[in-house]
Amino acid sequence: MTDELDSLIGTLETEASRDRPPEETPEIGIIMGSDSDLDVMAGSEEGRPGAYDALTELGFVEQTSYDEPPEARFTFETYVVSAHRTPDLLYAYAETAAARGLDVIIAGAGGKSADLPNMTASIAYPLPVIGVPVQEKSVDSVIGMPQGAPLVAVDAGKSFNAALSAVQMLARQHPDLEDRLRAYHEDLQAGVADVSRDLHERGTPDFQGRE
Ligand code: AIR
Repeated sequence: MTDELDSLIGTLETEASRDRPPEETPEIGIIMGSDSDLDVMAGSEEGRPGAYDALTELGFVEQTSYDEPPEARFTFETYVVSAHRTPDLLYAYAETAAARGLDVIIAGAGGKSADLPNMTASIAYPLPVIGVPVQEKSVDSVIGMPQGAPLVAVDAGKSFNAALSAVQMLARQHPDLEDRLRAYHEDLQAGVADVSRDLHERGTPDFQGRE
């Protein structure tokens, strides 16, 4: 094992042995098989929004230091964990997740061997894991779990929805998050109503910019 990998695993294991209060630990862990998955898993300015965008929209802050947590009550962390390139890291991440204070993991992987979500779900059990197939061809690999080994998953690329689902789970014990989810949904409805009225009143060619 390389020193870098050893050190990263050591950090996770040390955190697991600490007894930090929930206010100082991330509630949600986002992991992905490669940093090439980041545009799908986090979202990007050119492409679709992703899990990072959904969580920050709901007031979560990304935690980048265990010793200096953000002031925000609800936080998430982000790591690259490859099931096939770094199996020891996958095992350490999933095995320490609950002890490090995580309540739910969002795991995404691409390609046809997208095993990070399902292996994380098996090792971190009973912590819930939401799988994100990064590409269409990853869907079968992510969702194909045997009976007794559960994993919930979203459609290909829908990490934004995975984040909303994660917050829905947390909202059962945090009324503040339930309020934020309701407010988000109301904004969503208002947005559709605005577009609908605009399309109707301007007519299709004007709306589409054809004239
Ligand atoms: N991957 C990485 N380790 C194991 C798997 N299945 C996936 C990543 C990424 C794809 O392989 O999730 O979607 C290609 O990774 P890369 O690093 O070659 O771009």
